[in-house]
Amino acid sequence: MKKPDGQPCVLAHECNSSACNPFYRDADGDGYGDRLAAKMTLCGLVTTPPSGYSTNNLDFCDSDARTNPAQTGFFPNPDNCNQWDYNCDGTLEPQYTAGFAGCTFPNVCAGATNASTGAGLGFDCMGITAFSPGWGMLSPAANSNQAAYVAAPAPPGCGQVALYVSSCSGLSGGQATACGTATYCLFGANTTQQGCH
Ligand SMILES: [Ca+2]
Ligand SMILES: [Ca+2]
Repeated sequence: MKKPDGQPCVLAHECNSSACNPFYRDADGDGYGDRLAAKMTLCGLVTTPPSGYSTNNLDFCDSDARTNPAQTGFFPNPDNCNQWDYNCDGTLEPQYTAGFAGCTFPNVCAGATNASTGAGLGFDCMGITAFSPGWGMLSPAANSNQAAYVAAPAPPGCGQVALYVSSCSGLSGGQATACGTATYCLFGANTTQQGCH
């Protein structure tokens, strides 16, 4: 009586499939076996592992299908094993690492005091030529007419929350065409949770 796939074996001729191979438990069904699981020798082809098993043991959290070496997404909370290493590479990669680098405006009007942050009235915010988002914080020098952001000292850790400057949006008050009118630049910043994987 030969054994169906998934049954323990020692030699190939014991199995219906004539294949006896090493497998690891894959409890969450993501195709990757538990790195802590003992290797089992079961009837089954390596190309079609028995149900619930994998040919590898690369899964760092076999109770969470999101955690596996193919994971490219980032997550704002730890996985079911209370870990952040969703892609199982042994390191923690934060999702957003850049600090706010300021906005670049080509048309600086008289009275502008800071071409990078937009601080200072009389600033022509037309024609933003460069912007990249990043972690930022309100400048201590910001006044009630503007939101001036500077780069944060360091990106927040996994799951932590901080302000993330997401846009440089130009004028306030409708002064769209000329210098000489009191205006200020607008920034968009959102409270953002740092994802990791
Ligand atoms: Ca798994
Ligand atoms: Ca990782």
